[in-house]
Amino acid sequence: MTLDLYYLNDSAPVRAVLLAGRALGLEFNLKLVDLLKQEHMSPEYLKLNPQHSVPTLVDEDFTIWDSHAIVGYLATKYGTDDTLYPKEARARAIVDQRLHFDSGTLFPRLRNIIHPLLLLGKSVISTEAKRDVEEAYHFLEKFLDGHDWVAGDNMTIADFCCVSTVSSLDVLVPCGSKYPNLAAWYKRCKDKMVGYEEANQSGLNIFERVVKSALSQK
Ligand SMILES: N[C@@H](CCC(=O)N[C@@H](CS)C(=O)NCC(=O)O)C(=O)O
Repeated sequence: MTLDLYYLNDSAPVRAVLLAGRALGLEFNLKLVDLLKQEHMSPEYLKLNPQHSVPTLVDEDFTIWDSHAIVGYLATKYGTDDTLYPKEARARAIVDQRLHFDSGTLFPRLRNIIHPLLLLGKSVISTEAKRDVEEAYHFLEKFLDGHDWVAGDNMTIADFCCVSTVSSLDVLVPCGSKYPNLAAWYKRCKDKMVGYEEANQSGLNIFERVVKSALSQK
C-alpha cells in the first residue's frame, strides 16, 4: 500500500491529516506542494485536484482531497475499530457535525485572518475577524461542556481537524483563560494525540514564524 500525501508543512488541514495518520499508524509518502511557487496550479496537480488545494491523498488508483474527507476515508479504510469515526448513526452524526464546524466555521475564520496578512500585505487583524474567532471559541467551549473531546467522550477524527485549526487560531487570537473547557481540551490534544509534536507542532511553529513576521511589518 502506498499513500501519497500532497502537503505543505504549515497548512492546518494538512496537519489534521498527519495527526490522523499517526493515530492510525499509517506512513505517508510526502510530496511537497509549494504554493508560493504556484506548484498547486501546475497542469499535473490540477489533473489530480481541480480545486488546487492541499492536502490531497492518492491511495493507489483513488484520489481524494479536503482534509475532512481524507481523515474520514483513512479512518474507515484503515481503522482497526470504529472509535475514531463511529459507525453508529447518532455518534457519527455528531462527529460529522464537528467536521463541518471546522470546515464551515473555524477554518474560514482562520483564512479570513491569514489571507489579508499573507497575501494582501496587511499587518493587523481586524476587530471583526477577532470577534468571529472569539465566537467560534465560544461554540467549542459549549461543545466541550462535560466532554473530554469535541464529539463526546472519545478522541475522534473531528479532534484532529479542530485542533489543527484551533492551534493556528491561538497564535493569532490567543484562547487565554476565558475558555477553560477549550484550554483543557487543547492541552489534552497535545498530551494524548500520537505524534502531536511532529504531526502538528512542527508545522505550527513554521506557521507562527510566518504570521508573526507579517504582523510585525509596518
Ligand atoms: N477545506 C479544505 C481547505 C484546504 C485549503 O484551503 N488549503 C490551503 C492551504 S492551508 C490551500 O491549498 N490553498 C491554496 C488554494 O486553495 O489554491 C481542506 O480542509 O482540505
